[in-house]
Amino acid sequence: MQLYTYFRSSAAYRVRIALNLKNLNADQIPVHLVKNGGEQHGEAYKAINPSKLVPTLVDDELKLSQSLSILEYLEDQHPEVALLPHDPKQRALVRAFSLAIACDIHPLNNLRVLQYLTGTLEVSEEQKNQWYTHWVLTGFNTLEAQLSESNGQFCFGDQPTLADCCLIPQVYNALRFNIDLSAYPKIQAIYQHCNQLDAFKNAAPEAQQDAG
Ligand SMILES: N[C@@H](CCC(=O)N[C@@H](CS)C(=O)NCC(=O)O)C(=O)O
Repeated sequence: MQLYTYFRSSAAYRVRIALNLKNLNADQIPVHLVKNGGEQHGEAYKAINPSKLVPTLVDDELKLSQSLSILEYLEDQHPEVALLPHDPKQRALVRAFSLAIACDIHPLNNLRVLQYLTGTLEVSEEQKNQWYTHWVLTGFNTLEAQLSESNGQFCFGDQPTLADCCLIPQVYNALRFNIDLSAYPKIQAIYQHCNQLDAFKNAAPEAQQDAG
């Protein structure tokens, strides 16, 4: 398998965590999202992923985009270390939590959206940060509420799930933008716990070959 990735991409970070938790190897092919106007816009990468977004997982003839579909594919193909609970209700809750991040928070604050705000719409840096903060806090309020009954070390109990694969990169991203997370004790506790584990540490942006 090959993973087209960028060290700071939180969508690629989700996949890196899942690969590590499942003890799977994928050759990492860096796509620099900023250098030279962004390598994701080049013809070579567009042929692999027409959305011009990372990550893409390549497995033989399969070229798969969308981090959540990649996570589900890895789960289907390599169920040994399960990242979805067996109980259908718990599985649905894990997916709802993951989607709250991947659909309701992340797309609003993605690089191309922020670039459109500051570039095309000529929004100031301060207004851009206000936009970013607003959507992170709106989303994190929901996540913290979804975790209100969680008493385990991870989002859903004492085993990591897809929810943790999605949460940790989103928190990393929020901290990079200096968002105050003191109102989210559950999120903070899970973040701290996960980051003590090798699978999460080795997936972090600063641990990637293309970090710099
Ligand atoms: N829904 C997609 C989102 C992918 C995505 O937005 N990736 C970002 C990095 S986290 C990207 O490639 N951005 C490039 C750009 O905005 O030009 C997924 O989950 O894979």
